[in-house]
Amino acid sequence: MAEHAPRRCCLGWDFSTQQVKVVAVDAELNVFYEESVHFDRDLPEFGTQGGVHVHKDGLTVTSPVLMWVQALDIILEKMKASGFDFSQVLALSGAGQQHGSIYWKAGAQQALTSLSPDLRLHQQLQDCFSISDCPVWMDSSTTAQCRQLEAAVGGAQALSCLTGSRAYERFTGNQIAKIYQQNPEAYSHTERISLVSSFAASLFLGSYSPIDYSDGSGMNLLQIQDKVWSQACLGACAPHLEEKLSPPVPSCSVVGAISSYYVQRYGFPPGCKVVAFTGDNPASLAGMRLEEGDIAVSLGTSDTLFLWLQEPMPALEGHIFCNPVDSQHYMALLCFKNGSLMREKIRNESVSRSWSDFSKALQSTEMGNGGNLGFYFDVMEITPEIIGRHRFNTENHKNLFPWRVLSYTHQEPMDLEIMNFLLVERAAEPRRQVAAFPGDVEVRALIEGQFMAKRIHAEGLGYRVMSKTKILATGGASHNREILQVLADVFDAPVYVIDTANSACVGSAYRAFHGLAGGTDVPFSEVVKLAPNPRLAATPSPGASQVYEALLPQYAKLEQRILSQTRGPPE
Ligand code: XUL
Repeated sequence: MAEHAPRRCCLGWDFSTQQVKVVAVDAELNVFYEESVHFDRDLPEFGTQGGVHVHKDGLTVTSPVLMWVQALDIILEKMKASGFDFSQVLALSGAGQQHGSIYWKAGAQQALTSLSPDLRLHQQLQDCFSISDCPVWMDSSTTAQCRQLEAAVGGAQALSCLTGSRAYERFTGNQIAKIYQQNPEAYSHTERISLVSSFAASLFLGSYSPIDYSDGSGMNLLQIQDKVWSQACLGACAPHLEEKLSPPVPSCSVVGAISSYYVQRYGFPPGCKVVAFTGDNPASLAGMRLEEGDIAVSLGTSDTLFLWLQEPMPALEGHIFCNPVDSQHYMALLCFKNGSLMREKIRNESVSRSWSDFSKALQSTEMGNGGNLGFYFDVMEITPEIIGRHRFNTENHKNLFPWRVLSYTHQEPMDLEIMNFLLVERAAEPRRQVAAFPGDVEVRALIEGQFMAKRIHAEGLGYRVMSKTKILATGGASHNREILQVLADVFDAPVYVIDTANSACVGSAYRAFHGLAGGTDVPFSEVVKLAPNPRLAATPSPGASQVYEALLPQYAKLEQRILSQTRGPPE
């Protein structure tokens, strides 16, 4: 039968916080196989919740390294039992939760290179780690090390210019510094430190895999412009660190052929290539096939933005990573904590708990919301660090004329020059803080505010909307057409909807094809051109760019005003 015919493929792996997952993608870029192992459910002996152990201090969060190794044994056995034809795998790559670190004990390389095909991996690697519980991205116990690192390189902005981010507790350099300070013996017995991504690649290689530029950018250690470890950062974190990391490589590098262990035990072809593994966020960027100028907006519990950047401007917020599919370029990651929960709250408070009434409120109000702007941060926001709800209307001009012209998009067209003039006049007016808005105004103020903040902070990192810009929307709120219309209007770019449930895995398989095709010499977009296209969901309304070009600077100014009121004047 056709489905049993041999199908040449690449595998994409994802070692995420809660599970290990794999997909097989054929040469036409169809996903035809999926398997997963869930840590809490399938490996209960490790006693994790959500794949991690949260320690008593509430700040330290770790995962057992042998749980990850055993999960790989189980998933490979499941694939074998299901009849998966390993002999057709041309190449594989993978993703790992970012920032987590693995400490290989002296002698581990020897164990990796001499794996016996008769035994499972976890039986052979159990004595290979100097730290059995690895710090992961949810850990926030390294504030002291963060301050030390920033001080050593001349401050937070200097560190960001060098490595793409100010010091963050979860970033690996700070985690390594803590291990060195608190457990110097284990540190000195460590011959190699891997990220979760390069650790997983090492398991497949049967030898240490280098760290790739993109995931390496999440360590506060890599100079993202020069793509070399920063001596100043290494020195501030721990001694002899450079030799424990070894040089980083471009993300599309073939790091070697699969270990004979997998050839003999599972039937992989001996020439099957291992393409450098990377972080889950970079792998998702590949899975979504983001291109220059594009932006991906994930509208979930918190909202996340991925951007493709050419000329990054590292800042005190957000993260800039080397780009996983084009090593000349960059990507940025921005997190907004007040996402879906805030949208749900305003829905419950303002439009009787119904999403259809929420949509109606957006339909019945106009672009620019009559000058009413709002900031809604019930929990301390990350980008920017503001808490509370702050609403502004246009002083003394409540319900007065100029905003009414915006209804021209639905009625008679108005001369653009006149409209521009009115908008600029209107936008320049001072705004007054008010305590409440009517329900439908509240809904539009929330959604416009959320998207204006995204555009302003993306531009703060060097992002520019281009004529070919696509916005890729994913997550719960991407099912709401009216929300997507506001997104298209605020960014003045078309919005496409994309399912990203598997984007890190699928992106890893695409990256495997990219590495196989020659990596840096071949544009990634060429390799993935057969992949399914996202669905167009909204295009900008006429006049949107004039409205938001006038409003965006106002919103930014008000944000600064709230920040300075809550923080006090700058030193
Ligand atoms: C990114 C981050 C998380 C993890 C999740 O900086 O910490 O998104 O990568 O796996």
